[in-house]
Amino acid sequence: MTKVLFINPVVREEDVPRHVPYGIALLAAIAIREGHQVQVYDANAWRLGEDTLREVLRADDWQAIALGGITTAYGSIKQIVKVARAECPQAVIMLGGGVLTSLPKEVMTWLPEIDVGCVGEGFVTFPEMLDMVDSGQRDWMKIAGTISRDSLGRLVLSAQRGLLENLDSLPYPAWDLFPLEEIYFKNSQMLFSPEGMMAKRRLDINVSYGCSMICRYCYHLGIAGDMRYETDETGEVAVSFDQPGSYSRSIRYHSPDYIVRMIKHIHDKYGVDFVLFLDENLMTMDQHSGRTWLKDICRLLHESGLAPVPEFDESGQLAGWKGIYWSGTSHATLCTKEVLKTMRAAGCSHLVYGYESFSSHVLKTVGKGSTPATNERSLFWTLEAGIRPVPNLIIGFPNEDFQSIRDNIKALDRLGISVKPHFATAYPGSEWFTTYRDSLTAQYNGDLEAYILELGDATTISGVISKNFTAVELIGLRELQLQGNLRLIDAYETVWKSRQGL
Ligand code: B12
Repeated sequence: MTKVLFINPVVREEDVPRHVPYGIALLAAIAIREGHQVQVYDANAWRLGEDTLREVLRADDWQAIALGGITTAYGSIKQIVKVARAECPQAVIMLGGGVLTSLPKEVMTWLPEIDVGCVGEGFVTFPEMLDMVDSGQRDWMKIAGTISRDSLGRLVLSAQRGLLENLDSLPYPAWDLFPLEEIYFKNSQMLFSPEGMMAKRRLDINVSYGCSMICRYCYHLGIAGDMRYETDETGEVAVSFDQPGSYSRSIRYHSPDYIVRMIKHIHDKYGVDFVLFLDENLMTMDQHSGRTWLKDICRLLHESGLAPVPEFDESGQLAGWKGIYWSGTSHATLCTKEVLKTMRAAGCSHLVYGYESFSSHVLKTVGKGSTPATNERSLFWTLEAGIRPVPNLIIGFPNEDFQSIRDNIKALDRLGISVKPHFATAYPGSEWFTTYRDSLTAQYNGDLEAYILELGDATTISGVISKNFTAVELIGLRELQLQGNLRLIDAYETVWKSRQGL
């Protein structure tokens, strides 16, 4: 039995904490099931600074300290492991999650405090790591899906970890270990739909892994098919991600029965009134299942009495509901009118759509398979079904140009919507990170870690992958696109062309 402290690093500091870290909560539940002693310090939820972190680290005789997170949590992880190493010199410090999986060797090099990393899926690897700590041995190479240091201090990758076949064998996440009442339920609201705005007790669930798309800015977690182990001519094993033209995808999802039982569990146990599906693209799974998955989830929501019954005040405004409303992400080319209506009847309040652009020549390079027409069609189908579509746009694609910006302005005007685009950002693990890595590193004076430290939520600009525009130009052009200012776009195009000698 190993005594392990999980630390959830700080992410998205500019907003209040809104999401229980699903991966950590699942791994904690698995470790408890295997008989280990687990405690969680949710640094992201509490945000109490280094003194409290030190107190937590001193509070017990931790044998293992486990951290995980996405790439944008790297800065927080870097600070935490320094303090953890100083306070708990004997503990095994382990790291997993997208931050490590997308750049295993680099992150292990930058963070010498980490003893062992979990590359890819942690469901089986993590309990094996805890057993190893318990045994007193440190032979990490015996555990597939790890990266560690050999006796000479060189980084070594063990064999690739296979994916868990039967997702329904997973326990429910250990939500009890997180400050639900103190922090998370207070931040339940999602400002994307009236029901989301009125949510009082929201929890998130993740019920599928993988996506059929090959969006070049997206990272498939390294566990859903985009990661491969390769041996170079010197015999060294390295991890690589999607390269142009080479893709493989693995798509897995929980059964509708498991999903609705879990929703019923959190509704009955915690009084949850709103569920956010974290899944990247619910429609991929639906299509993969032969269009039965979402229909069955919706049917079971009705049969379990979870489909919401709205209550209205005297003026006809939504005042509350019995049951649960829910939301998630959809996809322009994969949604159907029928499934959207079925989802609405079962309580779906809003769906996020990554439209990215309304320009054909840009969309052709993104890898999503969508067109301006499928984007527009899905927006109306979703509205007609009574669900709020939440459109996302990106500016600064490699082939972004004046025409694509005009295309966006005209489409937004025609549709009557306003969207402030994110900046195209190549997060580690994405195809565009592989393609533009050298250029991105050069933009940070050869220091890749500096780029990683600057990555945030792409509302501010970091590394640029646009072939036509600089960071300064993109900031200005985003503003003009938002304003729909075609006059200044035309004027700037003239200046830009003369500077390019065109
Ligand atoms: C929830 C979520 C968020 C949440 C919270 C993240 C969190 N701390 O929990 C919020 C809203 C903050 C968020 C924001 C963003 N996100 Co986000 N997010 C997700 C999402 C939808 C789900 C994460 C999840 O819970 N997955 C399920 C669990 C089970 O997987 P997991 O956490 O990876 O854990 C597994 C393994 O990694 C491993 N593991 C994890 N931790 C540990 C620890 C140890 C010790 C071990 C051994 C193993 C281990 O074991 C687990 C089981 O296999 C993912 C997509 C996805 N479907 O995963 C994107 C994703 C992580 N997000 C992503 C991105 C790009 C963003 C944004 C930049 C988007 C934007 N433009 O705003 C912002 C960043 C904001 C910021 N300023 O930091 C990318 C990450 C790319 C990258 N290289 O890091 C993803 C992969 C989406 C994508 N496909 O591109 N996100």
